[in-house]
Amino acid sequence: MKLLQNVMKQVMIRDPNQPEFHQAVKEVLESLEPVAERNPQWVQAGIFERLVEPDRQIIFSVPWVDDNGMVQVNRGFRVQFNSVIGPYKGGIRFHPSVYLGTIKFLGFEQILKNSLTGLPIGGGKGGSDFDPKGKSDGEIMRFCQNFMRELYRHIGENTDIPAGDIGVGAREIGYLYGMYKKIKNDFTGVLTGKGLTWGGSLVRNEATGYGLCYFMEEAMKSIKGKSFEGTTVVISGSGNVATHAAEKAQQLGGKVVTLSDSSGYIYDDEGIKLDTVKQIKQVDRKRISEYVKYHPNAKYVEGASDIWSVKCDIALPCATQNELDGQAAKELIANGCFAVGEGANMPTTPEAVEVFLGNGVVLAPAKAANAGGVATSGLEMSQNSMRYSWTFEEVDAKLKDIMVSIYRNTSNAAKEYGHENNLVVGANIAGFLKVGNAMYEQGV
Ligand code: NDP
Ligand code: 2IT
Repeated sequence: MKLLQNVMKQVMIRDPNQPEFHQAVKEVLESLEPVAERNPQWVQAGIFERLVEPDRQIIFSVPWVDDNGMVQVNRGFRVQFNSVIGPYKGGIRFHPSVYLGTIKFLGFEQILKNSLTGLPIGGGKGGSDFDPKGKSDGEIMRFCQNFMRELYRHIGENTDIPAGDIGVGAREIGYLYGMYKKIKNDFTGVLTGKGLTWGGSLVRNEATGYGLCYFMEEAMKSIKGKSFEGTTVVISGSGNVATHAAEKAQQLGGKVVTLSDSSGYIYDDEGIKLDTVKQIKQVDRKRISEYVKYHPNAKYVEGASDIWSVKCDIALPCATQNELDGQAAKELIANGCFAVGEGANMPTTPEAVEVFLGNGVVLAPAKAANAGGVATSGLEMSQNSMRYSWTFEEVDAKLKDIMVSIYRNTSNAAKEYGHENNLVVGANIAGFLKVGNAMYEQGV
């Protein structure tokens, strides 16, 4: 790094204790070095310094009453990162590991991801260190209501539109939306991922996983002349993204042999039965280990990280950040894996990225490959504005078009900057160009 190395230094001095944020920024700045060289006016205008500093970081207290009548206090976050191409947009994560650095890394990635969708949406992210695991519906509802009791003053359909992420699905969006509406007396599309009877879009639930597979299908066809048909697929996670990635991979002719949670993974040589998974995870809200009770021929392996030792052609990490490291990458390659699609945000460590790229593996980075979720959120916002709903087929076709066009823009940017088939560099550059230009045109 030359032109941008001081930008990185400043980030590390300002917030030394946010390693995930450093990781996300470093990768992007390294990719953008040639863009800075070609655009000295952007360097002069401080575009890169401004890109890495959120517009606004809101931290708030969320007191709530548990089922024993005890008051618990969690911490809530909303980072409004960049709104040059549209209102802040991005999910909310509830997980005990959440701190400001998590939300900043996710919000930063979201700027470029949302730009890649081609839709007018800026970047933001929110969350809390609240742990939804083991909580009753009543506790979840009271937590969501109290979270919204503060968040409502910072969001709006033209200002900032949150959605789900880890630990925030349809149930939580319902409670959050209900509270927003009570406070504001305003029925607007202020959240996405809403229920289908109250403003939600068809396909939003499936969109991230489906979009990931549409992207992979295009990337594998263009780079390797291959597809899902006849392949063995390893998928981590068993939440929204993993389940729908598995569903689409199966529809496209792949055999999905694993799913996981943070405790361990299941392996089913005959192919994972998704009806069982949906019953366990979505209806019963239990652990993935339950699967072997229904299918005794499958096996459960304790420990989530060993999943990458399972032989496969295609790997789709769909759980969480840094879940796939350099050693796992080497194991995957040794077992014949030729394509990796990031369903989760930043699931691959920098070492693993290097291993994949150095060995000619098709590596589809999260900000391009998992953009189908937020893209369909954008389509939900359009439908809310129009007071109209498209059919499943209409939204699905738009999602597919968007994913193919993200692949083309990413691939073209990589080629134009001398990194053919490096989709990591391509996504960073293609996502940034529109944002950088808008920042420049709008002034300081
Ligand atoms: P869910 O809450 O539905 O599922 C999360 C899954 O990941 C669970 O199986 C969970 O297991 C596992 N997981 C979570 N944290 C960890 C951890 N620290 N170690 C191992 N496993 C873990 O979330 P989503 O499916 O929505 O999100 C998964 C990933 O996809 C995240 O990175 C998210 O940011 C990203 N994403 C989500 C989008 C969406 O539309 N929902 C859009 C784009 C990206 P356990 O139950 O044991 O915690
Ligand atoms: O990481 C992501 O892109 C999401 N969690 C979805 C965000 C959204 O606003 O739909």
